[in-house]
Amino acid sequence: MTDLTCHFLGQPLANPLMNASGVHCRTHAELDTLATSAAAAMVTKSCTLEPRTGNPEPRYRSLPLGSINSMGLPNEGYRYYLDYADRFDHEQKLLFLSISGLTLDDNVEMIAAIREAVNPALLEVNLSCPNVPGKPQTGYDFEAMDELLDEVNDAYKRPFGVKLPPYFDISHFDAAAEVLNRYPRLAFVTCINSVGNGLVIDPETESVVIKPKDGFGGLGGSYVLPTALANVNAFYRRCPDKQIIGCGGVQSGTEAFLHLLAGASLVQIGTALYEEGPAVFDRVLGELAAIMASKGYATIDEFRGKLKML
Ligand code: RRO
Repeated sequence: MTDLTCHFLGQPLANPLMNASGVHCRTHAELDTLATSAAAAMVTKSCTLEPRTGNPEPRYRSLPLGSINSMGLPNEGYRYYLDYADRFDHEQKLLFLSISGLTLDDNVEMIAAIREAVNPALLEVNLSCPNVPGKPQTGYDFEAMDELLDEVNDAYKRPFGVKLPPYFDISHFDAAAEVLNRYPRLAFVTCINSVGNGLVIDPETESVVIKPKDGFGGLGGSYVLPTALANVNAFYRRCPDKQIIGCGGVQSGTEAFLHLLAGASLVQIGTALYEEGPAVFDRVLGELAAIMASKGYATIDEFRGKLKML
C-alpha cells in the first residue's frame, strides 16, 4: 500500500495536495467544494482590506500549455475569509488564509484582526501579485520585503508564511533567502506565484487575449514548471528550517512527484484545478500513488527533497 500522508508544521495530513490561491477559493461556495474534495489542505483567495471587483474581463485565458491571468485581486474583503475560517472544521483540512494588502498599513490592519481570531488557520502573506496596475510586487524589492516581514513578525506571534514570485537569478535566490531567514517564525514559503507580465498574442486576430494591462498577465501551467521547480529547490536548499509549498505546472501525478523530489512539503494545483474542477485532486493523487508504487516508494519521505545531481 502506498502511503501519501505527510506533515506540515507538525500537523499530520492525509496527502500533500491543495489548491493554488486564486483558483476555486473566492466564495464560500467554492471553498466548500474544496473542503469536500480529496485535497488535504486549502487556501483562500488573496484578500484585501475591502472587497474588490478586480480588473475588467476577459481577464483569464486558457492556453494549450497553461493560462494567462490578470484578475486584479478580485475578492470579498478579508472579513469574509476570516469569517469562513472561524466557521471551518479545522479537523477536516488544513486551512491557509492568504492576504495581499495594497499597502503595508493594510497588511498590518488585517493581521491585527486575524491575530485576534481564535481559529487555527495559517497566515500566508502574498508578496507577489503581478496584476494590480501601479503596484509593483513586494517580492522583487528586497528592502520593501524586509520592511513588510519585520512588521508582520512584530504584529503576528504565530508561525506564518509567504507566497513568493519566481526568481530567475542565483543572486536573487540568495538575497531573498537571506531576508526570509532573518525571521524564524516565517515557517513556510510558497513558490511560485505566476510568472508575471507575459504577453500572449492570438495570431489569427492579431490581438492580445486578456483585456487588463494591454494584455500583460501572469502565466501558469506547463509554461512555468521548470521555473517553479527551480524556485522550490532553491529555497529548499537555502531555507533548511522552513517548509516549502510547491506551486506551478502540476497537472498530473508526475509534476506533483517532481515538486516533492525538489523539496516541496505540499503541492498546489492552480491552472489544472481551474480547467478540471476539484476532481483533479483524486486523479493526481491516484497518479502520484501509482508512480510511487512503480518506483518502490512506500512513503513520500523516502524521496522528498532527494533530487539527484549529475
Ligand atoms: O488576482 C490576481 O490577479 C492574481 C494574484 Br492576487 C496573484 O497573486 N497571482 C496571480 O496570478 N493573479
